[in-house]
Amino acid sequence: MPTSLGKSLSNLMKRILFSKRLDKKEVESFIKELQRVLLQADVSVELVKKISDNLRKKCLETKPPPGLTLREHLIKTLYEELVELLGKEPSSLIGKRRIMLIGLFGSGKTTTAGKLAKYLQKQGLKPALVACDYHRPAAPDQLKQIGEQIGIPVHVNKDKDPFKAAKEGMEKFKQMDSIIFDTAGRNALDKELADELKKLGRIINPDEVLLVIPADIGKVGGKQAEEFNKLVGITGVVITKMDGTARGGGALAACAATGAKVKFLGTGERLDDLEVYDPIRFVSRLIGFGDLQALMEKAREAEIKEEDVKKIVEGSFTLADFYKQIEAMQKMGPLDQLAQMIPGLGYTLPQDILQIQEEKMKKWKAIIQSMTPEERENPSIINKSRIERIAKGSGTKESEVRELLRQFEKMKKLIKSMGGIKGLKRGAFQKVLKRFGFKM
Ligand SMILES: Nc1nc2c(ncn2[C@@H]2O[C@H](COP(=O)(O)OP(=O)(O)O)[C@@H](O)[C@H]2O)c(=O)[nH]1
Ligand SMILES: [Mg+2]
Repeated sequence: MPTSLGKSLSNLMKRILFSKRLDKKEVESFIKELQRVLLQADVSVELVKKISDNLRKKCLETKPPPGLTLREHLIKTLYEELVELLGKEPSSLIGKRRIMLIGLFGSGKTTTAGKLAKYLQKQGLKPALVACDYHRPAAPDQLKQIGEQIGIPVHVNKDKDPFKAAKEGMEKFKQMDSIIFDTAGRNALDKELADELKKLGRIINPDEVLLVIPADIGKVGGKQAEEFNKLVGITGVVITKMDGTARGGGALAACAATGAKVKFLGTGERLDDLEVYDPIRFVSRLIGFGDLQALMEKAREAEIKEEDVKKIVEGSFTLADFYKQIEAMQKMGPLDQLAQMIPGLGYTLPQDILQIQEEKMKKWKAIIQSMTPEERENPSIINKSRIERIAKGSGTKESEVRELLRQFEKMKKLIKSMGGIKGLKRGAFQKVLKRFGFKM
């Protein structure tokens, strides 16, 4: 059974997500494994080296940016490296006059031609279709039918000559915004097809050449893309059949081999089943990480608010503020959150990790809750009898109340010593908490 790149990547991902303690050693071994997966998927040695060097540099040699844990930072960096290859942004066909689709037989070219035409039509443009596949007898009729369905003109050459069809189509549809050329495929790229595509490319002189590959293509995607690329330089990749179980990992190999980016995804047999490539969505699925978007947002939410920073620096940071921070952190619950983001995986979390953190937070919260507002604002008034009362009220030991007060004082000092608003921005608070034994 061929190993699917998507599957291997998502297994690797699980390692990052569920390692009990993500430390440098763990990151290093993750990078090694990633190298193996990418090399197996035929991503070139140089590219694999570049990706792993970048991961090392960003995740091992430098600290995660404030507000991000190493785990989050690693996921984010991996995402950035992958989109560097696959494409950073959605693309558009506006202004592309001649669009040529190429790919092997059955990859979904003809269907995609119709989908793209419909997509352009919806944008208020006037597209047309040209049948350049006369290798398969039924192909021109298939395209005609598609054109009829969506009310888009289709040109077919009477002599079943792909070159004549292309020339006539260009003349006939001169006034249209875009002309989409559907070409022939084979089971493999043989000399006949190669020659035909080369010649068609010269005649059409396309503004956009989209290589159509199915999501389950696997590692051969790289070699195939390279071969097609030599015949007619490809400018983009369309991955079809994304509605199946395959994650489209072959795209990584195809993009790596050609430098082309993913532009569209086919998500079904109907002509509406076309999606513009969206980097976050595509990579989420590729690596099996439920919701990259949510992670990025959570990471940002974790950043400390400007107003709180000011308070701390001015020395007015109180136990009440501290309580708010603990609550915010609990809401975030990094591990919990991550688990929730992977729907239906049925993973149980390493509970012991969560408990240490949560127990401590719960106690600290209870203690602060048992204080009067004055005590929260000005902990220096908390004397022995007050401590007794607070411990009783919160169901904790007096020593625990004292510990919290000590930690709070230390924390205030530490925060002050970290100096200036600049040093405290974005996540500095989390760093401080980390020093006090919280796993973040
Ligand atoms: N499920 C699914 N089927 C698709 C998709 N795109 C194309 N197909 C089907 O794949 C088969 C081959 O498509 P076709 O466009 O004829 O491929 P071509 O030989 O490259 O022109 C047809 O049965 C299509 O309906 C897709 O995104 N999802
Ligand atoms: Mg076809």
